Amino acid sequence: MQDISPHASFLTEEAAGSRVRAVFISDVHLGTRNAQVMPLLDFLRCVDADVIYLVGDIVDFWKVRRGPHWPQTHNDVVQKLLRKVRKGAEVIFIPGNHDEVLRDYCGMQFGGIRLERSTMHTTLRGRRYVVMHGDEFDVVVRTAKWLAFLGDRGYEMALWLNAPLNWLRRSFGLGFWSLSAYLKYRVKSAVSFIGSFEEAVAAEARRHAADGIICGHIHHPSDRQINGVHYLNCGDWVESCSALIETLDGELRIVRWPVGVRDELFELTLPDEVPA
Ligand SMILES: [Mn+2]
Repeated sequence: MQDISPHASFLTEEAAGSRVRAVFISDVHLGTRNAQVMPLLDFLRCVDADVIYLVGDIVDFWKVRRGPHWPQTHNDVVQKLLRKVRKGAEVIFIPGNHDEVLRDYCGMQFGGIRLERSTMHTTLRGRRYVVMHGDEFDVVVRTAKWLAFLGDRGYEMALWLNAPLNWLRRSFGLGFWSLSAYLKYRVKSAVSFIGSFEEAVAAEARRHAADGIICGHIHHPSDRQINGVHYLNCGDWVESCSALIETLDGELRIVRWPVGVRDELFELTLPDEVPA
């Protein structure tokens, strides 16, 4: 994950004032120490978009409740966004699970920022994308994680535990019961859940007759095809410092913005794909 995607070079060529059709930003977690605000401010300074989508978890109200970390730079992010509104940018804010308190206000406008539960973005080339935060898919993701753990070590351990477990059961007068077989059954039903996340993403896009889906939430930038649906994740500003942009000619690209090494950007040309 050290690499910077070739997409970043798009912005280095023209640097400040790069014009794009749309910018998608998620998971900034303002109000916490983890928010990488400086690179974000730098990114916002360099990019001018017709539409800015804030794809959730922009402000971390979970942490704010326990006493916010809110230095001036966090205000600067808000100010910068409001300034972009004044200069004519359309800003759509889709609250995530960390700023879900704002979900009650979906459909309303605040200082030119429109709150929506989810929305549809149409690219210049006419491709339609559902835009949502992505915590909606949490159930399946959690199950997939559990499976990954169980799949690697769990089953072998269960096999090994079968003997002592049944020795115990026998001494309590109970019949043989295979822990490993039980887990294997559970794993099998969980396997379908891995596909389920991908299915859920794809189904959501199909439900809206869309070509793809744009989300955040898992803090992992991604650009790939899932069952014929274009899945894009704009990443985050906690670890990956990444965003999604639609260029003026209608191409969707993940952009990575390295932390505090702006000048080095001009020398970097890296060939690697953005890791999925
Ligand atoms: Mn989230």
